[in-house]
Amino acid sequence: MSGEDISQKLGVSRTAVWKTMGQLKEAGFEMQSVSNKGYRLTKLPDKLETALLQHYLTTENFGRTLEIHDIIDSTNTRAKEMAQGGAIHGTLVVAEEQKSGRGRLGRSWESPGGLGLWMSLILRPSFPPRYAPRMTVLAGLAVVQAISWVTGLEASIKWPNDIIINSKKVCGILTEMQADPDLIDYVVVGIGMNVNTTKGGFPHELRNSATSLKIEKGEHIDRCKLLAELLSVLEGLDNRYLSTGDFSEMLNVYKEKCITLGRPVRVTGPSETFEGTAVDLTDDFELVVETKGSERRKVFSGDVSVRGIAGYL
Ligand code: BTX
Repeated sequence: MSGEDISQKLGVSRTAVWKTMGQLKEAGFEMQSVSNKGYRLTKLPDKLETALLQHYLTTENFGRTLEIHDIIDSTNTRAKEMAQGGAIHGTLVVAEEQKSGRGRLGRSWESPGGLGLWMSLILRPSFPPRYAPRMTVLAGLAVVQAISWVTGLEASIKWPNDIIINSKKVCGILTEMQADPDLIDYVVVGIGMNVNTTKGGFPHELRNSATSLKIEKGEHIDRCKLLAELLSVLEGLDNRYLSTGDFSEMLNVYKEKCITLGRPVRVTGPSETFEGTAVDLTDDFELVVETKGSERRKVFSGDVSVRGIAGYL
């Protein structure tokens, strides 16, 4: 497009167009400019850019209020601060890199710069705190669906919060909440997805248990597009299930995607560890484990290792 056309369309001067093109080039947009012809965009930057994200975003609320950080300790920590300061339902915090990304139970989450989606979404659902684990369920389903739509890869969910491709962990979810006994103030859903990490990019101890979309698909994935798709699926599921309070259909879909069911598991709780086979999920999304003595035990939270998955032999 010629500089003249751009300046007319946007109602700005030719100098303003020229200056903006310079700024875009600095921000990583690759542009060809040919005198008397104009500009041609040849490559988008591999960066989480507000303008790019807005270009792809189709949501009404999710991600419309957002903070993008180059580097941050943890997007979940920042999102909790923002929620305490009154941030609205659907506010998003995303970072290129996390210095102290957090997993569950005090574990850490590897979040190298420019290679993943490290993001936290603030939600203010109007249901009781005992339903909060359903946010993790919802986020897991959304991640599986967004991965499928953007890459065609089929992912599964390892109950309750890991997303698995080819038996390896591609994504983890950390849900944190602030609530009174009967009312949720806010929920922060933290999602960490390995997008363009290469095999050698993982620390040694994770090489057998972790994977990325790029490793599985064999090609570079556009993170802005993936993020926009994920937000759109999340908003759709939020409207469909959370707002209506009807989770029965969600439970059935979750069961289909849950790789834990039917497999030998080891459950590590705060006071004991036991083994058995995961046989079902209750209406409250608790895992039902049948022990060797044929006792059926419900697991509400805790750490569940699944044989053959994410490095557990
Ligand atoms: P988790 O406790 O289930 O998993 C943490 C474990 O996963 C670690 O102990 C390690 O073995 C392994 N691990 C660490 N980093 C990676 C990685 N990049 N890929 C695969 N495996 C890994 C899962 O906790 C929840 C993680 C949520 C991360 C998001 S990122 C955005 C948000 N901010 C934040 O601080 N946490 C969340």
